[in-house]
Amino acid sequence: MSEMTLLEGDPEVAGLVQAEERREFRKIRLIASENYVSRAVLQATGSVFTNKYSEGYAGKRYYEGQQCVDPLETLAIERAKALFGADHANVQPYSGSPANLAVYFATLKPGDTVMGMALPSGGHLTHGWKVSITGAFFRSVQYGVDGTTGRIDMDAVRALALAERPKLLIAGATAYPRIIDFAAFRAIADEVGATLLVDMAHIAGLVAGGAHPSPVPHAHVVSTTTHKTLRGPRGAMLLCQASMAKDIDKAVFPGLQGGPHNHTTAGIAVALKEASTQAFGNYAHQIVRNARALADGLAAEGFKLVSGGTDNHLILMDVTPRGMTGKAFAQALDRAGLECNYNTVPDDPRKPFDPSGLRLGTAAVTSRGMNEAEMARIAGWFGRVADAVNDTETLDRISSDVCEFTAAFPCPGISVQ
Ligand code: DSN
Repeated sequence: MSEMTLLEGDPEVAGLVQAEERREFRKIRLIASENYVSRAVLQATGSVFTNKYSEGYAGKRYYEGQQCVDPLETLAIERAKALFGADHANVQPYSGSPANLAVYFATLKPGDTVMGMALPSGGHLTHGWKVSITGAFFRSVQYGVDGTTGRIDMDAVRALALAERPKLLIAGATAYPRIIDFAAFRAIADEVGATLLVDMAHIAGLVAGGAHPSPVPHAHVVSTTTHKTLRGPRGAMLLCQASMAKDIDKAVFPGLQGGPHNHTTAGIAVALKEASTQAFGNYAHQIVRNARALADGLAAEGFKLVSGGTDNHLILMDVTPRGMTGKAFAQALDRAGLECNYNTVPDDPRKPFDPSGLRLGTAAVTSRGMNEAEMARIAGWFGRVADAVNDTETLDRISSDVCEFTAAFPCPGISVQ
């Protein structure tokens, strides 16, 4: 069989890959769950490990030929345990939703009560939201945030937990800009006899880099994706206390999944090595400084920030006081070269597909070496776009400025200039 390059063999897909590289390079990427992985992570993820089946765990597989997969998975596990100080790690979950589902399978029976943060308040679908399997097959009760402060009210969480006695209590969020009190969640879990799951997907890189308190000492089990602030490939991990190790492993395989994606495991191993360096610690702290600088700049432009600011990588704002919806603003921003997602805000009267808010994050721009000065510039563009939401000429002019601006900031893993 002749060996063709991607460009020779499939120019259509090659063209789309190149176009995506150019797009990612030219835009200011502010989607809070996205990042740019290093060339080393890309190489590991695109490696021949994609060819190999390896159901089971190191030393106990159902296929032969594991001479390289076993040490690879063990390396990823040991790096995860060392980085986060966990007793046990499972690096096989395909992504965050299956990782969370594995915890349900390990700890609950269908119909048992689970308690997590409601999606419109900043939780995740798999934290028990009604359209998710986690809300349909389990009895789900949900907490939110205080409508005035935009923060989780731990007294309200405790009162709900005492009334509903969940078997699984979930802390963690996808759109919450403040530090979560993991110790208080654990105290509530202990009081009602629940297992505490912390989903740290959004903040994993900040935790790894020492820029955010760690949930690992408090939670019975921690789930995380590997591709957000942690800057690894699309994938996930579960970290847990020794007493849960067997149940968690059994729930992932054979409970929920078949063969692990070994090419992803390779990328995760590389990302975990990168995340253990001093440079990554500096990066994690800069993400937080950048988020604060961007939040300050946006507030100065007159935007209404949920909770008034941020402690992590993420900003949530209600844009309706500026006379537009989140969707209209996000679309105008995208045309102007600034990429973010529209999002519900707490107690949002609007529907999720056209909500009141925007969610922003600073992990990706920080990966490009942008600092506080650049955040001030970006906030200024938000102000200009808000004044020109329906003015395509102005949006296109801003897009040219953005393109010139981003050209000075190389993207990890991307060689387009
Ligand atoms: N979809 C992810 C996010 O954007 O936060 C959560 O899974």
